[in-house]
Amino acid sequence: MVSTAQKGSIDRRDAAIVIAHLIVAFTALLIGGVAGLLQGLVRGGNFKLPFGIGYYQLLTAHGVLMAIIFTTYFIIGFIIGGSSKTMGGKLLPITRSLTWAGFLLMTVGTAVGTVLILLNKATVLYTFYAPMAASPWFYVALTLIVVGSWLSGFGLFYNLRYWKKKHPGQMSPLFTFMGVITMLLWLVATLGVAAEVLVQLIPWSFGWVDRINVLLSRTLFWYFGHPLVYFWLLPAYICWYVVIPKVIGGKYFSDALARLSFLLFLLFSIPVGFHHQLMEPGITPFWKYLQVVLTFMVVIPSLMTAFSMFATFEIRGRELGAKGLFGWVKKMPWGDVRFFAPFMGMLIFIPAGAGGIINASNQMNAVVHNTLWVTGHFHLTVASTVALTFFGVTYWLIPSVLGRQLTPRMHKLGITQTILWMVGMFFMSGSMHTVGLFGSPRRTAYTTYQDHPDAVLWMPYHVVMAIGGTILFVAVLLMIFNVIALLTAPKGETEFPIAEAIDAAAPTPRLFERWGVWIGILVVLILIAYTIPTMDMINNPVPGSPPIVTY
Ligand code: HAS
Repeated sequence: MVSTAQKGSIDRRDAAIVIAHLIVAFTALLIGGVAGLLQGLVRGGNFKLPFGIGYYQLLTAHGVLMAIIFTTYFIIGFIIGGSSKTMGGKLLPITRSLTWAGFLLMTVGTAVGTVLILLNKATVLYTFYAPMAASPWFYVALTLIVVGSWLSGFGLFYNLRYWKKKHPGQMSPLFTFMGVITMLLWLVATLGVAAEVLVQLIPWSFGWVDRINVLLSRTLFWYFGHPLVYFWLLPAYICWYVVIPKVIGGKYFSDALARLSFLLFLLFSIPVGFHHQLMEPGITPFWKYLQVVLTFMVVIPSLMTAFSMFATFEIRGRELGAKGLFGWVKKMPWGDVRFFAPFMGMLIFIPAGAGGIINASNQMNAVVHNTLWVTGHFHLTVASTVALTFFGVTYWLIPSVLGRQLTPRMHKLGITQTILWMVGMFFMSGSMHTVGLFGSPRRTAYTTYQDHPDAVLWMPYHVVMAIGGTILFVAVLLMIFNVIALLTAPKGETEFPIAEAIDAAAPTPRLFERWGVWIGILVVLILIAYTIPTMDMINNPVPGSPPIVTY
């Protein structure tokens, strides 16, 4: 069923939703990029911020705009676009209305939050740890963003339910299935941060209660904060599983494997937040140990994804005549930015994921926690693997839904942008990892600690970080230029690439769509991992802290 209101690859009204989300996402990328450049220069030394702007204010703007706003808007736009495409090219009116309502709420929240950060009333970094307190309206703004995103999720769930009724006995399209899992993961994860914000931060920052249980607030934050990273990663995996095989002219390796890996992410990415709190007192070692075990479980679906991608590349390579273990490499479409950018993301995820496994190991976490190593880790994961994949998607998504052409010039510009990003990130994240191992702390403005010999040795690495950050800023500018070029590209057609499973793949078990079963297991795992330690924090509370304004 293709709508008459269609100009591009999906209904015009769905296309409008996609484009609106992408425009906000890339605006956030630009402002966040400016903040990133300035803070990189500050840490490099010899650079003073103008107009009374504070380093931590910039750090907050950079973290919130890049990690929360750019990602969330992009993800919703991408999932809505792909779900529309794979469920017949047209979403239900109710889904559209819910998504627009969500967009509105999120955008009001984003605008209020950004203004408060720029006014220096919410300099609490993107993790907004208590007892650092922001203006209460900052927390209200965060609530609007979260509730807005839920509305889009509800719209998608409703649409899938409708599709299933109209297609009895059929498995849902893989893209939509994966999109639904991503939004479900987000919904369950954000319950933690919603509880933190509504029950703790808002009453405390408005002065309705005097003190906050800091340990509980951090625990609720990380209940959300770790699945947040998979909320970023899963849409990138959607591209790898569903889009990349089509772009290289092949099919994906196994529908069942792809769905199982997403189900495993749903189960294991939530009950693991303690691996961000391994160095914190107040949580007994047993519960940390249990959540570290579950953390290693959540590595498995990533390894399954790596296996599936290798299989897809190898099968396609052999079809094209490749020989040997890595013969497929020569057969890949290196001049196609839709492949090149996400593939670079995959390549980077090999060391990035290894870094994650190091972080999760208790003894090694003691070495790297709160150092620039961790900043290096998340610039390889979310700011490279995920961001490069999202950029790769942008090159076809915009022209495809708008009925425009992805021109050969755009491929070249996109490949140049990707290379710039890789080079900038090599210097920036590489020096962050190295100097982090020497002990240089994260979340800290420029200081030599009164010329302490250790700190003086860190400085050359900070200069390299600043150089890398500057190259990355040029790459951000080029990306913004590319987005504008895509929005105004010549009229025509661009494929919305959705692959099929290899014919010989085994059938997918029906159990994979028994949502009640999976949500049930998820709830049990969360209860096992969190009930006793959380009850302990509530029943034996620490004295608590009044709000502290450090800026
Ligand atoms: Fe992490 C901290 C552990 C993955 C993001 N992480 C962070 C923070 C962020 C973040 C933002 O256990 C900082 C939060 C803050 O502000 O404090 N992380 C892990 C583990 C994984 C992991 C075990 N992280 C991610 C992803 C992120 C992300 C993904 C964003 C998208 N992380 C931690 C821990 C901390 C942490 C601790 C706390 C540190 C501390 O002390 O503060 C795993 O999920 C990683 C598994 C991944 C793999 C890689 C598989 C490789 C693939 C590529 C295949 C390549 C192909 C191409 C096919 C095992 C799938 C091949 C081609 C050829 C030619 C070869």
